[in-house]
Amino acid sequence: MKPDVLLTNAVFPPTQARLEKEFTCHKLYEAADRTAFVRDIAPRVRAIAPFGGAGCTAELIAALPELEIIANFGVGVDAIDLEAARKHGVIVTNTPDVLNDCVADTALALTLNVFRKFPQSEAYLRSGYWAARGPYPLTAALGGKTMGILGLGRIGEAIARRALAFGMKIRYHNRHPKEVPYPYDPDPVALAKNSDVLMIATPGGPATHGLVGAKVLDALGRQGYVVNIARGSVIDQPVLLRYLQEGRIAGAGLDVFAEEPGVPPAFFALDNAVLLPHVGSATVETRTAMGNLQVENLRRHFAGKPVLTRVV
Ligand code: 8YV
Repeated sequence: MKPDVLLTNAVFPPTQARLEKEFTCHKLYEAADRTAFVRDIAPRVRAIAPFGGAGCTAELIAALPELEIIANFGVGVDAIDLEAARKHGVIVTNTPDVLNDCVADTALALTLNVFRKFPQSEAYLRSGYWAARGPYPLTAALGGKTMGILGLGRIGEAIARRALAFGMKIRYHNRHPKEVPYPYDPDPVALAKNSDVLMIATPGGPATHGLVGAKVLDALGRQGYVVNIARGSVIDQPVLLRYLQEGRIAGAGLDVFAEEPGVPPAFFALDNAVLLPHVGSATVETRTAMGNLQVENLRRHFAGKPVLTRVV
């Protein structure tokens, strides 16, 4: 008998095909009456395989008495109620490391784009302005500038290596200093004050909620940039929007937003922001590796072996 697995949302199609081959999958996102659907399958469901932690609330976890494991597709588990998982003895796994390079590539692309305004200058060419109005205005250079990494974890370290190759200097802030060759700042305000670009690479969740607000952006200043490849929740989004509109910081590169996929339309009008639709890990290679790790965690669990990447 194949174990019963609940899919709270659609995952990467090749991973979904593997899940459907190896497990009996129940698609919550296709159910007309979600409460009745959960009630019917509750006596059988032993796992949830969400994409980005979707739908893993305390209520759902409590409604599934046979639940043993939540195997997330994604490194971030901030959307999963971890307390509820702990309380019910449910294992939680994620997909770390396999996405570091692509997310770090995205971080550097956003950094380059906010300093050099390549998307804006490309739009200038496409609008026919080059010939009509002359050269695009000068922008800011990356080399010699300081990147302050807020959250120097595995992704942060991959970002630092790339930024060094661009001739940047690195500083960082974590809750505790690490054995790394980069200077440590004791808090986010000090880091922002010492940086030309603040790179947000922390986990999401309550511990980092609103960590970057007016004080940190004031410390970054009118010449400073902010790049966020972590979670929208880490920045106070209305404050960031206002600071960008008023030119109180130089610009922002954002791959993540507070209420995805919703982005306040006021962002679209900003010339000093580069906006991406949460594509940090979105390559075929990385999503394949993430899906393989998600499936492997489930396989190992149901084979009575330790899972590979346990969070709870
Ligand atoms: C995914 C991410 O796009 O891994 C994460 O935490 O934010 C991204 O890589 C998202 O989790 C969807 O699975």
